[in-house]
Amino acid sequence: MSQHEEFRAAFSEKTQTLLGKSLSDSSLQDKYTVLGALLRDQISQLWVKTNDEYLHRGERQVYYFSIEFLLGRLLGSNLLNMGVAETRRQELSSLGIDLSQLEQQEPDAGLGNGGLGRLAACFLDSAASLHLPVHGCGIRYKYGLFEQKLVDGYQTELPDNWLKNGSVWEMRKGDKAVEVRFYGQVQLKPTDSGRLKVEHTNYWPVLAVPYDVPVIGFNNQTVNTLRLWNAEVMPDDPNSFDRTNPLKALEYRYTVESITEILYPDDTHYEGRVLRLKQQYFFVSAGLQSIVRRYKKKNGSLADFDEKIAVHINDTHPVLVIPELMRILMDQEGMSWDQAWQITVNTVSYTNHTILPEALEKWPVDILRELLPRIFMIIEEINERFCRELWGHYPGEWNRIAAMAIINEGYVHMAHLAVAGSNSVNGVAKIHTEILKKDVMKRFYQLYPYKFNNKTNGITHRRWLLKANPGLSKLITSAIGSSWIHHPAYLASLSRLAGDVAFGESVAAVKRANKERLARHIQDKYGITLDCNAIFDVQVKRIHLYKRQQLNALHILDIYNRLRENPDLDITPRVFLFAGKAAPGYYLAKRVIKLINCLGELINNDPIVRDRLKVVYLENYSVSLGEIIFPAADVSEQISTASKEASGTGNMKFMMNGAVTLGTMDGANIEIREEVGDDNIVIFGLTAEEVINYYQTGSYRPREMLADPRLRLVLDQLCNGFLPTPAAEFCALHDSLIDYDEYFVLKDFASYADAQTKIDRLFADRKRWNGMAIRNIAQSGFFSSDRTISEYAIGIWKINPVPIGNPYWMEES
Ligand code: T68
Repeated sequence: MSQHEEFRAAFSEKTQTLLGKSLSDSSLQDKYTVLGALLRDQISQLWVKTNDEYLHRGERQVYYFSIEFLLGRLLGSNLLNMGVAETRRQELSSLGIDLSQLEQQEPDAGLGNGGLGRLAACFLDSAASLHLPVHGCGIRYKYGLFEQKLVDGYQTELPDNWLKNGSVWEMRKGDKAVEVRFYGQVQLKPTDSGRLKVEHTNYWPVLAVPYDVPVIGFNNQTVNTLRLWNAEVMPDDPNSFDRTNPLKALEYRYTVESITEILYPDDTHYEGRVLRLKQQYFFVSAGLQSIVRRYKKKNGSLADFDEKIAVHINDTHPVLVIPELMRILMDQEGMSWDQAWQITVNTVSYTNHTILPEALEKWPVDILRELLPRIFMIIEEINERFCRELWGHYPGEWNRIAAMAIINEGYVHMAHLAVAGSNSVNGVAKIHTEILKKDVMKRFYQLYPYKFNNKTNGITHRRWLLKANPGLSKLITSAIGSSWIHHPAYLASLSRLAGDVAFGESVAAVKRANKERLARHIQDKYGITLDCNAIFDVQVKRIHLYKRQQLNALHILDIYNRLRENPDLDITPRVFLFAGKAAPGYYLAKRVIKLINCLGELINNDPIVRDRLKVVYLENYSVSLGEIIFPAADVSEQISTASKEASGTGNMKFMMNGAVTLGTMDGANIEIREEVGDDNIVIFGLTAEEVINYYQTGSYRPREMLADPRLRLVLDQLCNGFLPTPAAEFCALHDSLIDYDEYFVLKDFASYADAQTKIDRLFADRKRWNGMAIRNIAQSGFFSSDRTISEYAIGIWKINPVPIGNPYWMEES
C-alpha cells in the first residue's frame, strides 16, 4: 500500500472503532476527532519513550506551576511539531477533506486570561523543542475564559464550555490521583522519639485526578507533559454518598467539583474569594505530591530532592508550593526545619508579572488559617524566622521590617513569601526588572541582590510565524534558507534585504494576502467591507485603562472631527481594529468597549468619511483569532502608560509578522526599539521616569491639558450627545479623565497624535515602509521564547537538554 492508501485505511478504520460510524456518515467534528486520535496514537509512542528516557537518565527536571495555560487550538501545532502537517493535508485532500476546516472544529483551550497564561503555553512549546525536561502543572478548568458576545456594542459574557465534546489531547490518569486536604484541626503530638507528630483531623478530603496533555517538541521526538488537575469527590468518603440524605451528598459533590469549575476572568485585580485560594492550594498540593511520589519511587529519600527537581512559580498564584513542600519534607519525611527550608529555597524560583498594586496578592490571615490550618502554621513560622533574619540585618528598623514582613496587619503577603522562599526572582523585561529592583521590591533587592534577575519574555515563533503566517514563512525560507526555523536568531540575515525593492514588494504582497484573509473574515461575520490598501492599525489585548484603548479611541474621534471639518483632508486611509475582553466586573473598561463600538457605528456609516476611516471591534478575542489578526497588521498599537506594562507579548507577535510598533517606552517595547533602531519604530509619550515622578510629586493637573482645542472637543463629545448613545453613557469615563487621569491619557494625547501623523507619512512611502517591515521581522528572533527558555534553563533552572532518540530525526523536511 502507498502511504496515502495506508492513511485512508487507518482513517476510516479509526472512524469506525472510535465513533462506530462509516467515513461517509461522519461530520466535520467527527473527522477532526478521528484525525486528532490518530495523531495522539502516534504521539503516545514518543511520549512513553521520553518519560522512560527521563527516568533512566535521571537528569534534573523542571515543573512549571501556573494557574493558567492559554493553549489555544492544538491540532495544527501538534501536526506541525510532529512534522506531518503537509503530509496529512495532502492525504486528507485526497479523501476530499480540507484540513483547515477540521482545524476550525477544535475549540480553543482558553485556560487563561491573557499574557501570563499564553506565556506559559509558549514556554512549554519552546522547552520541548529544545529537548528540555520541563513539564507544566495547572488546573483543568471545566469552563475556560468566558466567551464575549457584543450586544448593541456592549460586552456580554457566555460560559465557555470547551469540553462539551471531550478533548482528544488529554489522558485521564485515574491511578495517579492524590488526596488534597482542606479545613479541619491540626495538633502537634509528642512521640516516643521525642519528635512532634502532626495530626490533621476532621479535614475535608478532595480527590485530585490528573489529566495529562502531551507537549510536543518541534521535529525532535521529545514529548513533555502538561498535567492539569481535576477536583472530584473521594470515592470512599462517607460525605460523598450519604444514603440518609442524598441532597447533602449532592451539595457536597457540587462543592468539591466547583474547585476546578471556572477560571477567574480577571487579569489584574487580585481575587480574594476563598474558592480562588482553594484552587491555588488544590493544584499546588496535588502537583507537588505527584512529583514527590515519583521521585521517592526512584530515589527512596528526598534528601537530594533539590538536585534533581526545580519548581518554577508563574506569579504568586502557586506560591503555596513553598509551605506545602515544607509540610511534605517535615511532616511526611521527618526532616528538620533547617534541612527542609534549604531544600525548599533551592527548589523554588519565582517570576513576577506586574507592579500594579491592585494585582498584588494578599490573603487575610483568618481565611488562610481556617482553610489550610497546617499550611498557615508553617507560613507563620517562615514569617517569624524571616523577621528574625531582618532584625539581624536591620536592628531597630521597625518600619522596614514591618514593610517586608510576610504577615502584616492581618494579611499574608504572597510576593514577600515568594521572595523569601525562593532562590531566584525575575521580572519579564529589562525595565520591569529595574523597577522591581529600584522601586517596588527595593528592600528585598537590598537584602537578596543575588536572587534578582531579568528574563525578557518571548513567544514561540513556531505558532506565531510558521503556523500563523505560512506565506511569510515560505518567503523568508526562499530568501535565507530554512535554518531560522530551528534558530530564530538567523532571521537577522534578512536585514541585508531591507533595501531590496523587489523583496520589499514580495513582503508587501504577503501582507496584502493576509489583510484580505482578515477582511473576508470581517465581511462574513460583521458585513463590513474593508479597503485593503488602508493601513490596518491594530490594538488587540485585554481591555484595561492602563493599556489605554481609550487614548486610541479619542484619537480616532479627533481624526473624524478633522475629516468633518475638512472633507478633503489628506490622510492615508486607515482601518482601526480592536479586539479584547474586559473583566466582567470592570465598569470603565466595559465603557471603553462601548465607546469604540459607538465610534464604529458613527464613522462607518458617515458618507463624508468616504472609506478613509473604518473602526471594527472583533468579538471574542482568543488565541485562534489572534492567529489571523497578527499576520494582517501594518501598525501595532502598544500604548500603555510607561511603567505599567511589565513586558507585553502581543508587541512581539506583531513585530515578527512585519508590523511597525507605535508605542510608549514601556515593557518590551524598549527592547524592540533597541533591536530595530529608532528609524523602524515610532515612539511617543512620557517615559517611565516621568510618570513615576508625577506620581511621587502629585504635580500632574489633567485640566491644564484642556488648553488643546482638539482634545477639549473630543472630551466634550464623550458626553454632549454627539455619540449615538444616551449622553450619560460615558460621563464616568469623561470625569475620570478630567479629574484624575491616572494613566496620563490627556498628557500623552498630543504626542500620540503626532506619532500617528508620522505613521501616516511613513506608510505613504511604500519603499520605506516595506524596509521597516523587513527590519522588524529580521530583528524578531531575539523575541522567540526559545531564547527566553534557554536563559531560564541556564540562568535559573540549571538544566541540560536531554535528546530523545535520533537527534537528526525528521518525519518531513
Ligand atoms: C501579564 N500579566 C503582564 N496577568 O501584564 C504583561 N494576573 O505585561 C506580560 O507580558 C505578561 O503578563 C507575561 O509576562 C498577566 O497576564 C494575568 O493574566 C493575571 C491572571 C490572574 C491574576 C493576575
